[in-house]
Amino acid sequence: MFTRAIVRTPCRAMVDGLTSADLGLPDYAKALHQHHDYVQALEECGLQVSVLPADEAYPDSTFVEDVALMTPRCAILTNPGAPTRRGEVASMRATLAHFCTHIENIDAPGTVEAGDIMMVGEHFYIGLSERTNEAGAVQMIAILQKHGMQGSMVELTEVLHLKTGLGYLEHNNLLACGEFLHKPEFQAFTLLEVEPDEAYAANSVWINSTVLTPKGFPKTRQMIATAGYKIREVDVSEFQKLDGGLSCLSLRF
Ligand code: CIR
Repeated sequence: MFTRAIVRTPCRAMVDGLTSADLGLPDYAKALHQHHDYVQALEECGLQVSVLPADEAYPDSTFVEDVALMTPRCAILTNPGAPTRRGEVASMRATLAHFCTHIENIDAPGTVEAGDIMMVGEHFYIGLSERTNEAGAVQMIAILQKHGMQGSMVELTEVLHLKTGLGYLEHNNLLACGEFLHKPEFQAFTLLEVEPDEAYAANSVWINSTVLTPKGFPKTRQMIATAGYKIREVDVSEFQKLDGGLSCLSLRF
């Protein structure tokens, strides 16, 4: 069960955010509206949501998931692989100090963005991507082990972050697409195969028995419903324009 979430209001500078998507510039007013509905969806799942103010210094700062990994036993501040995002960590450190007793850090030359980390119980799969390097993953695993948890590395090449292509829905059910469908480490899961034309919806999020899924992906929505989950759709089109998925807009703990 999760009880809390932290989000950050998107800033006007989000139009300068990093992206490889060819979907045009985000509409700021629409992004604010969508973010508001996202917060409401988290509240509907029973979470108490802390909404941090927009930070114009960091265009990608609404994607709070990348700067910290929340675990049941500690929080781990990351060192983002994207240089323009490293400064986001300091303010998250101050925020987490209100919620967490044990706060750890990833240090250079290690880099980690927590969009690359998928929690399955007390095991954490860590994607090695353009943003998360092996030195960072090694540090992350050592910290997890210090707190009685485990981690393992997963190579990825096709997507930005591990959770761009994977979404763990608890009960051994794993949404997956592309390169993740055939990786040996995921074969023991019940794989819910997301079709390539709906790949964005692989980043759906389980929160206290409800699955938040992006609006506009009917086949994936139907597959999740057939698997027995209650669904809450959220329109996040303006964040998709910045390669951001549903999970990256919040820290849940
Ligand atoms: C970035 O490229 O860093 C942002 N524009 C998007 C981050 C998305 N985060 C995530 O998938 N966890």
